[in-house]
Amino acid sequence: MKNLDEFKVNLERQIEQSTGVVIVPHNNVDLDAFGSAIGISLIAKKFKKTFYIIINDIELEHGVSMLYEEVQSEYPILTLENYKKLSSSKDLFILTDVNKASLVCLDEKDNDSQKIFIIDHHNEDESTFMTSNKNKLIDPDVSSACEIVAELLKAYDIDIPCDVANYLLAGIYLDTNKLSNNATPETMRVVANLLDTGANLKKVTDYFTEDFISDRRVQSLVSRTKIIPPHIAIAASLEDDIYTKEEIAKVADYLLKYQIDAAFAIGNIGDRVISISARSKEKINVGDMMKEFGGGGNQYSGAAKINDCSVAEVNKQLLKVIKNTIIND
Ligand SMILES: [Mn+2]
Repeated sequence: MKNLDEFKVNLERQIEQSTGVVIVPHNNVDLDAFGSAIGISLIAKKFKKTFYIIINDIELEHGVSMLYEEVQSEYPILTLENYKKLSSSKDLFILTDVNKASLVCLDEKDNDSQKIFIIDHHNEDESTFMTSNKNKLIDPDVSSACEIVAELLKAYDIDIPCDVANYLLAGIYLDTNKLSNNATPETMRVVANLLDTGANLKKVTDYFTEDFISDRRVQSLVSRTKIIPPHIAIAASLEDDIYTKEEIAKVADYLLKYQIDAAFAIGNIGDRVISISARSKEKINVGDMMKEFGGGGNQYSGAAKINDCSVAEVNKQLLKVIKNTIIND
């Protein structure tokens, strides 16, 4: 990461001038956002600052709720409302695993951009939270926010306790589909360091145990997959079936195990609300493709939510986007 040293020095200076450090993972928090948030809290601790992790979700998916149960007594995890009761005008905010204003519970207008820091591995675009470049540590070539945070902790010379090493490894596992996708030699070095520190792979894989009913649903959508030339898999659900966003993401993850370049899963997540998840092995930038649907992501992973639409309409639009992307290549 090119600007890690500069970011580190700037963050340190700003943390020292702040009252508290407020760590904000994205809405619908996942293991990468949550794990990296806990990792960042070690930086606040190093500088002896009060810190909070803001999680405002009503429902947590299986692995995230396991992690939540484990850490809630030890870490100050607050809803936005409860944080506001304790907030100070000199608080500093660190967004993690996210850079878009629409994907966090903070309001861009209410916040002084000087005090917003961003640690992320998704591409930036027009909707990226306003802040100066020196407050950003964003690298779409890194596997996960947890990998970035592990590097940052190393740069600060902070010892990572075993439990936090597990949380960071869980985030890397999630975003690399258990190290099978988008893991670079650097990712593997970070993984090796976390294992050296005491991370336990058995413990980490426990966060990924499947719920039987949900897994059957995922597999039923997988079985609807069509492979189209050159090497693209598309799983589109029946119009009447309702899935969760996480299930749709799992379908796209799952399809990458076949000999394909990219995978897309499309399904209803509500009344005429469609979720699309995209994954790529390398050649096709699916994050850019998801922009066409009002979403985003990076080279390897992207998603979008489309309101007032049917599965068939999104599927048709997707075929057009695929055609244009491949012709332009
Ligand atoms: Mn992530």
